[in-house]
Amino acid sequence: MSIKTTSYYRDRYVRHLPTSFCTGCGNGMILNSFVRAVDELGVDLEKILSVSGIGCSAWIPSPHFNSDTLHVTHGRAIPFATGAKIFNNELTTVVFTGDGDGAGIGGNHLIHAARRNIDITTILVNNFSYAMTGGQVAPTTLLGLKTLTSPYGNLERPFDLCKLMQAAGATYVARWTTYHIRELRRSIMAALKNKGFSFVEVLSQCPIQQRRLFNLRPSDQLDMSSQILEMFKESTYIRHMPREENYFYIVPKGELSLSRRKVSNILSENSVEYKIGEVDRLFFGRILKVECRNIESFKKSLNLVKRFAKIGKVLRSRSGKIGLGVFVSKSSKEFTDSMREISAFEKGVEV
Ligand SMILES: Cc1ncc(C[n+]2csc(CCOP(=O)(O)OP(=O)(O)O)c2C)c(N)n1
Ligand SMILES: [Mg+2]
Repeated sequence: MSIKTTSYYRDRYVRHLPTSFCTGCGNGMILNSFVRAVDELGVDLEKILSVSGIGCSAWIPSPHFNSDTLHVTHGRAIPFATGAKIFNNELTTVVFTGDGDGAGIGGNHLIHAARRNIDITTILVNNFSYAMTGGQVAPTTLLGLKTLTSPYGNLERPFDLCKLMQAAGATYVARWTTYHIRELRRSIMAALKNKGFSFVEVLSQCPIQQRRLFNLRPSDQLDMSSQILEMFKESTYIRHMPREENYFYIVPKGELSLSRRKVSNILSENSVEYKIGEVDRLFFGRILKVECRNIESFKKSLNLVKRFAKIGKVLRSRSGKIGLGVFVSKSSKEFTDSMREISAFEKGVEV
């Protein structure tokens, strides 16, 4: 058995050009997951077409991926991909898009492609903003987040894109983050195999714009990236996994260090085995996490904190988190097949 090295993937699938991504950007990780999915499926590079619009995420295939790519106008990757797929349905057609490109300016195309169930895989990079142009508010920016164009906090509720795609008729829908790259690769494989409209949302880090967005203060960009990845891990849960009941969070009302000391004192005085730490969560910023050894100490500490500490909001393990996993995986009539049946019928050909 031969081990595939990084240079195997790089030489075969990636154009040898300087990267166009900033240090610590999630787009390289998404390209990596995509390349590995394509390799594992053995997709012929001559028969794969990537289409992307405008934005940083649109640069994942073009210029980096070593096959045919169309780099088109803002928000219009799906219409171009639709045309290509109708003309040549042998193609594995993949759209790379951002949350602004795919759900903002191109949002209408996205829902109609899902409604038609056309055989296109769309990988949407959700970095919660229009990153390339300076971090403006996007249709996925979380409520209350400060961006360049929402300096007092975002007033609009974000789309849940997976629910939107599910409702519109997509036949494969999944969401992961750049922290979950193995699961992401598996979902990209399932999406590429699905005959119909597939949608994979990836929550991704942008160490440039998310500094302001998430109010982060690390010393350098690589620290920032790992901090955001930790934040993704702490702010999400995998839907099909059993709920974990050995930890909870506290969103303190006042100063974090004071609350931490108060909780530690109460738990230590009552001889509970626990670990307390500070974590970053997408909706709440920096908060406290109390991890216990087992379910008994979990119940005891939760009770003690609620009864005696009363220092703010207590969150159970899944509360306020974003669900990850596969939302839809089903089969349904595909659009270009239906078109071919009509044209064959008109020509009197049996299909
Ligand atoms: C018609 C048009 N309108 C606006 C722009 C400016 N513009 C370039 S990239 C971009 C935002 C892209 O955001 P997103 O799709 O989220 O990509 P990201 O950079 O965040 O990956 C905008 C508005 C443009 N290039 N063309
Ligand atoms: Mg974006």
